[in-house]
Amino acid sequence: MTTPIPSPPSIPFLGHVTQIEKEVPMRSFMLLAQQYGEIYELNMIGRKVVFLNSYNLLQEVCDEKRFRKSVNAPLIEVRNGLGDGLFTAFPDEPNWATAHRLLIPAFGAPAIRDMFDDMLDVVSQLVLKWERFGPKHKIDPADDFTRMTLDAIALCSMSYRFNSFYRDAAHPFVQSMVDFLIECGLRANRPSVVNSVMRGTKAQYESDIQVMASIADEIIADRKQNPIEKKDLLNTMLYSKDPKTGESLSDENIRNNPVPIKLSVFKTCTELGYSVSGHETTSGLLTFSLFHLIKNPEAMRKLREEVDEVLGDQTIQLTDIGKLRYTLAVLRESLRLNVPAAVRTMTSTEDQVIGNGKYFIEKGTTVAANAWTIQRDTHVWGDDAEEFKPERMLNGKFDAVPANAWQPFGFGARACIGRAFAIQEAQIALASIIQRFDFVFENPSYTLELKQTLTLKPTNFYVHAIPRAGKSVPL
Ligand code: MNH
Repeated sequence: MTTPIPSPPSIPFLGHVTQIEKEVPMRSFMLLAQQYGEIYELNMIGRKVVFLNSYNLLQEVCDEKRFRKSVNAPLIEVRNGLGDGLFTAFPDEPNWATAHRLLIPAFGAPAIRDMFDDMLDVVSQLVLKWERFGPKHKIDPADDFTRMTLDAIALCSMSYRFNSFYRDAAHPFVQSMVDFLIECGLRANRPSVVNSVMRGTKAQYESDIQVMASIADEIIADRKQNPIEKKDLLNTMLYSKDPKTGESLSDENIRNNPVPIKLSVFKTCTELGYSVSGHETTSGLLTFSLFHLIKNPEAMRKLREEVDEVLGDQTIQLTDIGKLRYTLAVLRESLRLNVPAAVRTMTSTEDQVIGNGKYFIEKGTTVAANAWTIQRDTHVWGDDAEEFKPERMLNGKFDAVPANAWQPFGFGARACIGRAFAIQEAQIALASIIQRFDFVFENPSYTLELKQTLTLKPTNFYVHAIPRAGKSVPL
């Protein structure tokens, strides 16, 4: 006998959408998990979504025969706007396999090591900015980390400089991308008739797409005029052919698109990862990490000890990365408590029962794994699961974490392609700032507030970066 999956009371047609916080849906998801426990079901305008909040249930849906990645409603909107890319491809789509085969080497360990200098270039710009503004300057870490991660992904993958540190406002690409992502989320939760009559919103949405496409267009034109040898992402997308099919990523016109732009332009928008997946999440990771470190002076002290020991008074080098073990543990622990990409959705491939015979899941049902609740499961992490303790993520212990219990980069074939990139960049950035500054909250009584686009970040979070006495590190 199966047990019905609990679900809050709902209203006809709209279901639960009116009960989910519009600005920060995660707040509602967390409250519902407290109320209903390991599983609950929501109806989002007729779309049924089963949310999972326990490690045991996650384990079952990590079977790729029984559950496949589902491109959820906001991602379908992203796809409608920017075309298909790795991230937004449907399961079994041939384009995904081609792109995956072509792009994996561009993100492999040797390629990432080669990106060290470019990453450090951009990290140095952040450090210089904070040094020059001085200790009285009110820093918005999410803002500056986003400048950094955006510039790093563009420099490393396309040798293109957004020069975000030399601008007050976000680069036009970022502004359009952020507005576009927010609108994708909103559109997904509006009935389609409503979307079609919101003319102003629709015009803005289309103009945002145009802005992104024209910037991508410029980047591509520039590369074609000024070819380089580097096997970076842009060259791979423009010139490589899949050894298996002989296809490249660029020689097809995008279909069903309002404007006839070459596929490569849209791929450049989605694939380069500075969009949906890449820079927003890495910036979120660094911002959450800094928040936790200021809140937990003992962890900050240990981190500083390691950084001083490994780096001394020298600028970080590639060979230091492997020695920054506590730094890595800090990042992993931050990714456990506050994954920036929080909810992974899958579709059930068959009628089946999960939870030791408890819950019936009909074929085609969307299942959402909430990493924020699952990665705080006390059965895995103990009674102090809510606490920030990097020690549990040090190498020996980390290896003993049960399979899939720590899953901030997703799972299986569709797992994150940028994991090594993100971690190396975050290690360089975190070590470099901790080496040079003491950090304090601008508002000493700050408690974590969230901002949600497709990813999550702290908001209203400001700090002062105070140069450490007697520390002078060349750049
Ligand atoms: Mn990333 C997929 C998290 C950084 C490029 N990423 C995913 C998924 C998660 C994820 C979770 C799986 C989504 C799903 O199952 O629907 N990504 C992260 C996190 C960080 C991150 C937490 C940083 C911290 N990602 C990056 C960076 C890049 C990148 C940096 C690019 C340089 N991610 C991708 C791409 C995919 C992806 C591309 C899609 C892979 C695929 O479906 O084949």
